[in-house]
Amino acid sequence: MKGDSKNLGFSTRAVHAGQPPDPTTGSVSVPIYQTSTYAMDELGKHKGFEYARVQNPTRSALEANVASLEGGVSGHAFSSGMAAISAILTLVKAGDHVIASHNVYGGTYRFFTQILERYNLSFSWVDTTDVANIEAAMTDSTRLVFLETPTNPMMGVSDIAAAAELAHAHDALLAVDNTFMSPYFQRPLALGADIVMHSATKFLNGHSDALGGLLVTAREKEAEWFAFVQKSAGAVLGPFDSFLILRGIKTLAVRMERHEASGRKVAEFLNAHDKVVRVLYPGLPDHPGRELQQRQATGFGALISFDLGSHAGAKTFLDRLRVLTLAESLGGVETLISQPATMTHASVPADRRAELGITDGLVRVSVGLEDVDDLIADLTQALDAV
Ligand code: P1T
Repeated sequence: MKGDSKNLGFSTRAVHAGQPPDPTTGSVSVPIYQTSTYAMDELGKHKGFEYARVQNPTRSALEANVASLEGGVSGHAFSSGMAAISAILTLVKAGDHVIASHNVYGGTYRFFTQILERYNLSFSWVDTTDVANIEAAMTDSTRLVFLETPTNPMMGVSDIAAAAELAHAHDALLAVDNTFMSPYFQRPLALGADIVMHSATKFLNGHSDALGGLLVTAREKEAEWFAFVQKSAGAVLGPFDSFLILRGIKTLAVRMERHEASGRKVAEFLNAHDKVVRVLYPGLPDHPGRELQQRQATGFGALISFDLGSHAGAKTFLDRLRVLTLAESLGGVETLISQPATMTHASVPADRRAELGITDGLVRVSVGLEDVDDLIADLTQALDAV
């Protein structure tokens, strides 16, 4: 594609934004610039690339692409989702207060409580599905609100626009972890968020073959800061992983449609099954966040959590599965299934897990792109054993 992609549709931008054909060869896919440094033309003069921690053309293409999809001013690619979250937290300093969703990915909770609290940052963990709880937790020192929506793994839905308004009224920024939705279904910057974050390891890459993190900012101020953090702290995404994620994003729209169509079917199947105690999926009619999800996103996604009542039940079920893969992570072409209590959320203390409803019987599934009938048949035979 030649020229600017700004006014084009989502799928067109997913394929083309940030990646015009290579000017020297016409290469249609962005080359993997596997280099650590760039020769200068003469002292004091370079071609815009100095050193790979600061700039890399493959990484820049991915960053421009995701900035376009999220509707922000600039993208920043990091070596993992956690590295991207670390970069967000460099916006606050000792003495500042952060409000976070009480249910977040276990690694996010571990990072905030076991590392950042040592630096005199304080955190309030609130049920952000009720915006009144965010308001009640605000202090004079609150500088950041960190939302995950829907949450991992309890599928709580928080009102992004209301949280943005509140944060801004208190001179704080709003960052949203958009990993579960991807920009295909939800665009937090358009709802007023200042920063949107992704574990690009998940739906953006989509093929379970790369680790990465992305930030997109609404304003130049944070964009400049994150470029400075990339250069100074250095947890940047390498060229090969940038290439893989850029390649994955080209099919994001079609993948998300299929993920969700199958996700709905699996959720309905589980909801009707008598061995399943409880199903958490924002697309089900009894989910408390359903109406809000419909208002602020264009889909419900492919993550479903459900309770089998006990650890023994979950173990019997998980050990029996043949098509579904028992593994951490989500958002890949293959259906991945896990027990949050012992896997993704093992670093959350047991009493906190109990408060959140992350029981030992809870199972989380990320519905992939296999034939949904095969998935349901596999779930059926494994549930029969419970
Ligand atoms: O794994 P990494 O790319 O560093 O991303 C961390 C992360 C951040 N935010 C959310 C919502 C996440 O789900 C994750 C990673 N989650 C898993 C590995 C998982 O299985 O839930």
